[in-house]
Amino acid sequence: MIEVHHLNNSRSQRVLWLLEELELPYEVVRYERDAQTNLAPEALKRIHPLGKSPVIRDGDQVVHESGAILEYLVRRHGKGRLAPAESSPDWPRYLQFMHYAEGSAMLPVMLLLYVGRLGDAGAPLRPRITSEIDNHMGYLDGALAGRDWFVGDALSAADIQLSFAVQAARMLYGLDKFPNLARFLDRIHARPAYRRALERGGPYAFGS
Ligand SMILES: N[C@@H](CCC(=O)N[C@@H](CS)C(=O)NCC(=O)O)C(=O)O
Repeated sequence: MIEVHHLNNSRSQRVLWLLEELELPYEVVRYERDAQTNLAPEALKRIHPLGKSPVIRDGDQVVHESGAILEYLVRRHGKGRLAPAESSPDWPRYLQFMHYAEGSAMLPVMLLLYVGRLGDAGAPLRPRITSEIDNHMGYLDGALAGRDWFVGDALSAADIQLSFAVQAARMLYGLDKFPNLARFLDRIHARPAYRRALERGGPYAFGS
């Protein structure tokens, strides 16, 4: 049975969602953020030394890093679902978005979160950070123009991987300027598998 080492209000929610979309059995091992620091508990380091979530265990294989986890699950257990075949013309776009989500899109959103904690001292950094959020969210909004999903014409693991950056941007910055992204979140939040994942994962501040 696949174990998901799941931290509340975190990127691991999308691993639960992917597993629900694939209708795979899994067990949730829960960790709660510290109420003061918002950090993960030390216990998470027992499964992986970084102490970050998500981490999965599948048999004797432990995998961390959400993009790698989604790829691993899709390739090993997906039976061709949630990803285009490598021979498909959609595959390069899929690969690009899988890496782009954590490699680029998350950075300015995380910077906004951290700079927000500095209060007035962080003010000089905000224009550069918000212009980068506009840049990245504007790019993603444009990538969804006239389509429902980032790759091809059906949900893929790339949508699941990108969802957290878009949810975090909505929470910390707002999506008024990015109507395609707002509609994308409405679409995913209505999916039965997404809703089942919320029931398994517990309260999740980033998405209804
Ligand atoms: N790029 C990594 C980021 C992992 C990460 O930073 N996870 C956060 C939760 S969203 C975490 O575990 N934070 C708790 C901490 O740093 O103590 C991934 O996508 O898996």
